[in-house]
Amino acid sequence: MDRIGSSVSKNRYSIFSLARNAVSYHQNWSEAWRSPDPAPAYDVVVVGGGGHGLATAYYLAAEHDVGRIAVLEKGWIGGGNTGRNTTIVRSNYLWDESAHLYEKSLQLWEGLSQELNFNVMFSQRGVMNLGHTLQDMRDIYRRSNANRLNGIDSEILTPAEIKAKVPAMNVSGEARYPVLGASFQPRGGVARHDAVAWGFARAADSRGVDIIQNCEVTGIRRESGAVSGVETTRGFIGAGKVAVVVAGHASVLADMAELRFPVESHPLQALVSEPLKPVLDTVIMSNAVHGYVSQSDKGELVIGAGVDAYTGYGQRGSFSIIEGNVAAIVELFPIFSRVRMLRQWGGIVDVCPDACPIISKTPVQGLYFNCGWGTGGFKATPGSGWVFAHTVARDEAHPLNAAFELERFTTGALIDEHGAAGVAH
Ligand code: FAD
Ligand code: PYC
Repeated sequence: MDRIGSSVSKNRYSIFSLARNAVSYHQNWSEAWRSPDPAPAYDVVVVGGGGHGLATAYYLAAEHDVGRIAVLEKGWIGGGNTGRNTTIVRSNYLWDESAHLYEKSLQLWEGLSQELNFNVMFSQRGVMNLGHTLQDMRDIYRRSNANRLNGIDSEILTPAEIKAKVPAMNVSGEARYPVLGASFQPRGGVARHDAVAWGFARAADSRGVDIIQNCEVTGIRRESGAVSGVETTRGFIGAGKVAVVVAGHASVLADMAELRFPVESHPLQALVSEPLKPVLDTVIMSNAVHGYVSQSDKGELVIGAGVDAYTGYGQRGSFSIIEGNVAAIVELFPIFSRVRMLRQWGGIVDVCPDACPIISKTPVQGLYFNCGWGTGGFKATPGSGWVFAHTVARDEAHPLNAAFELERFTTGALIDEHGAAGVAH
């Protein structure tokens, strides 16, 4: 059959299949991944079914020969920060170590829908970081130059160029914090967060990974200094290796193995507006006024700010942050002043002192941690999974994550990325 004929017949097939499943109330749709009972033991157990855990399992199965793999998730996959974030993807970090890691991730994003055969709706609409003071602009020039030296796309925009790209923004000198310029990464953008979890889950499942939801890890069993398995709400599961990727709960899991990590757990909130007609086709971030905003494909403004100052595990947050956040957004975009907000939520982010992640072996043999991504790990999802899979499979860091091991907190080789994090914490 020629290509046109074949696509017509495929469309006909999917229209019939849609109609058939609609009248059967979707009861006959095949599951995108299996829901097996846990086996008594696996070669590798990944704890945490967020994007990072699922990506780790996928790359372990796709690129390394490690035997049987399970992902254990205490709730539903993607129900943690993966499904709660504002989906901004970029690689414009200052220092070489982080720039290389996030750029690897961005390159994986660029082929991810094809790799997973699942549309993760990665949209390279560009990310703009605004400068409001002379010092902001000095920092922007420094970071942009560092990015270019690392082969990462970066442009500097004047207020007039910003206005041409984003007509709704107030760039007049009258604003309390006037916009003096911006850096712009054209290859940055947003992706559909749930689809990232689902795409990695389906692709990992098809390579034999057992994805087990509603299975909370409650203990890490060790024998003679090596990990031997995990206690869970569904019983003991033996494991040759345990890879922990639990975002805002890293200290809780570390405690189970009598380890202490230098992370603080803070709520981070986000909110969305009622849907609007298309008004913003790029991503805007401002450190100085503390707000970031993009427009989802459904038309909602997706908005966020810095972390709540207190530590805790309640996935909500305080009203004062939202109040300051929307004030900042209205200052930048006066036309949004009458837009109504629809929903607000929070996630828990684990923050390291240098605003960089930990991707590391631990003093317990066979136990690995990937955590501390703070406010900025969504953009790293594929790259994080890729390097962590390497670390777990080979029992050694990949060159891209060698600088992100636990030992940097004793050697003092911290990598300060607070400026590039773009979100106050
Ligand atoms: P998660 O998706 O949280 O996955 C961890 C999983 O571990 C959870 O599903 C959890 O249920 C599970 N778990 C925890 N304890 C256990 C246990 N004992 N047993 C079994 N399972 C367990 N980053 C960006 O790059 N761009 C952004 O725009 C951005 N915006 C953000 C906005 C908000 C409001 C928040 C909260 C975060 C934002 N982030 C952003 C950060 C980003 O969301 C996270 O860094 C990233 O999603 C972490 O992915 P993960 O897979 O490690 O975490
Ligand atoms: O890391 O780009 C980021 C980010 C934006 C909003 C929250 N984190």
